[in-house]
Amino acid sequence: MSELNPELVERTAQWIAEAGVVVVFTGAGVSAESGIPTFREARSGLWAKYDPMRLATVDGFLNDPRLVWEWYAYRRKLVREKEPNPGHVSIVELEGWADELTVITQNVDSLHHRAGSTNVIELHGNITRVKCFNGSHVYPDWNDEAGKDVELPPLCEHCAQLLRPDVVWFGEQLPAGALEESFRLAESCDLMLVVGTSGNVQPAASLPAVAREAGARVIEVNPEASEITHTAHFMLRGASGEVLPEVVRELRKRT
Ligand code: BV8
Repeated sequence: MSELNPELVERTAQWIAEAGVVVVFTGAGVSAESGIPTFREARSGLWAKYDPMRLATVDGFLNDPRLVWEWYAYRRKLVREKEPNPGHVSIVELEGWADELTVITQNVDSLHHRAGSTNVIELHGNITRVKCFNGSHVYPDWNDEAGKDVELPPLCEHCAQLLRPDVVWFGEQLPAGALEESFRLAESCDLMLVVGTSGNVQPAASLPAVAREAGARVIEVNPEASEITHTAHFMLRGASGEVLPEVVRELRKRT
């Protein structure tokens, strides 16, 4: 926290107070303090020898459906054991200062919903939801304990296809509606807070540049520089679970 510039915290509060439409664009970093490894760090422990970039693909699944299913079942269990952190909660509190605030998240962990955010767009799906391989049947809130003794991955009870996580894998299109709405918001918002993303994954990572080019103010929250840093007006350098509560405290002082 020592390196957080108080003038930039004040300016962030000022820009939020002045903004009508605010977008908070988040990546894995906003969940780091909840104990969920960022995507790049997802190679911890048991999964250290596997590359998430290879597991999070259709080919990876077809090559070893059981392995990929078990990787997601492990992450589902992890996500359900963790709680939203002060960064998620502060984003909910920011809703009180903006006319309209939407969270656009790359994360699949449901933590923004569980923190209480009212408008959340999930660009990459949700790990707690599964669907049959061709996507025609969806099972929200999948319970891995229920199907303990069945062959993995389980089969769809409607069409007998393999079940798979309802997330967007590399090489797959993002949900059309979610992507269009996200670009519309990026083009029309007054302020975009970019929280906890390395900015490596397209097309999501292009949203901050779309916002900046459309005239929005862009602020990044990240303990280190990213692919987004050059697009932002400035960076609040620090962990979102520490930085965002500071911004909320500053806003409270002003009311
Ligand atoms: C598409 C769900 C096209 C799954 C995810 C070559 C071959 C194939 C594809 C491509 C290619 N080149 C480019 C592409 C496109 C590809 C892509 O972008 N690849 C990159 C990696 C080169 N994109 C796609 O494939 C997308 N689809 O393009 O389709 C198409 C078009 C027409 C028809 C068919 C297809 C789909 C991309 C979605 C992939 N799915 N997730 C799962 O989770 O298992 S993406 C996955 O990785 C995450 O969801 C997340 O979005 C992403 C990681 O990004 P971050 O969230 O930024 O996380 P990261 O770990 O990188 O960074 C964490 C940051 O947090 C860091 O900056 C760190 O400093 C910071 N941090 C740490 N602690 C904190 C913190 N910040 C704040 N506070 C803290 N405490």
